[in-house]
Amino acid sequence: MDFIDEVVIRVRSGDGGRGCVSFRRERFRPKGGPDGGDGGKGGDIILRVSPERETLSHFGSRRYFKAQNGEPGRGDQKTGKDGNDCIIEVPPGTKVYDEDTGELLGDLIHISEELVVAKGGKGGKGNTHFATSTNRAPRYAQKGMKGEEKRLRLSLIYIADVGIIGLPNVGKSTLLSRITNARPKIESYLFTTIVPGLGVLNFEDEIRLIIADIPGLIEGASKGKGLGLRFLKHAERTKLLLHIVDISNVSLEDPLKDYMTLRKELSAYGGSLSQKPHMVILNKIDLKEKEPLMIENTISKFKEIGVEVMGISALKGYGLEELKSVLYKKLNLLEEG
Ligand SMILES: Nc1nc2c(ncn2[C@@H]2O[C@H](COP(=O)(O)OP(=O)(O)O)[C@@H](O)[C@H]2O)c(=O)[nH]1
Ligand SMILES: [Mg+2]
Repeated sequence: MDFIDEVVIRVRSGDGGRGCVSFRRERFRPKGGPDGGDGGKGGDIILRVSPERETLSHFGSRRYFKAQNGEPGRGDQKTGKDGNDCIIEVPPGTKVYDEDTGELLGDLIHISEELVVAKGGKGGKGNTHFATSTNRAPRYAQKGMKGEEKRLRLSLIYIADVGIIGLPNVGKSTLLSRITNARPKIESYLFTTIVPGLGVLNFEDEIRLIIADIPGLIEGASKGKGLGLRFLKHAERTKLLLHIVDISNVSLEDPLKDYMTLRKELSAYGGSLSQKPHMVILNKIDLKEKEPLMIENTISKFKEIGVEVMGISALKGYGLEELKSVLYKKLNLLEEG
């Protein structure tokens, strides 16, 4: 199934049922007083956060949702049945916008949280309500109120503590698979990861970190080139970014090149991304085992510009325990603010 994290749907809440014009039938009196009941309320359109959903892919080709109309009132003061609500499941982290006005209607985070996005129309009042001293037999009842129709943009933004970013093929997915329960696709050609992935890193004391693998940023991503821009939004909620740099791509002349490319993309993307706390992870140090000085040199270059840095090999497992404890400490500190 395609990975979908952005979708526009059309919703329509139910119309209110019409009020009823009716008169009591009594023996010896052809027309008793008015007894037309009210119409039922139209159903609401409700978005609800479901733990079963991780993406918006379940929308498939279904883009229109309609709640049930209220039933008309009936004689004998019987109120019409309310229309059923239409409940639409979304994953945690779904932002809801009115597509026509651009207004943010809600940000749905917690399991079972609900947002009424279109209210059902009120039922019309039956003629019972309209009897007066001068008109004891009103032939008038209200129509029900119409439901609302809206176009909604649902935009999923992962809820994650840590975002892993970097150029394609630097080992982001490998790292995610090594430190979390996630099992992403790993292959050695560019752009194998075309969907962002989420994994959970558990610590002994039951504190857990959610880590997001954000697919390959390439130069120009923020201008819509490649895949990066589309997925950068998944870094928005994270508290810490790990910039992965492939040490086997680092040149002696310009060791900061890949890092700078990435920083530029983040700034161009805008928002708060470039201000987020971050650290650089030099990956694939196993490929430079024979050149420890090269690794040392690269590390000091980052330190010179004030960037926190560490070397790992996601593949061989070097430095991963240390990385985990750094993450643990950093996020505790960030949380304490
Ligand atoms: N030698 C070495 N190869 C690695 C390391 N980490 C990842 N790779 C390889 O690099 C390639 C790309 O890895 P992947 O995790 O898919 O990169 P992504 O595009 O950043 O997600 C794969 O062939 C991995 O096996 C590492 O620490 N050392
Ligand atoms: Mg990947």
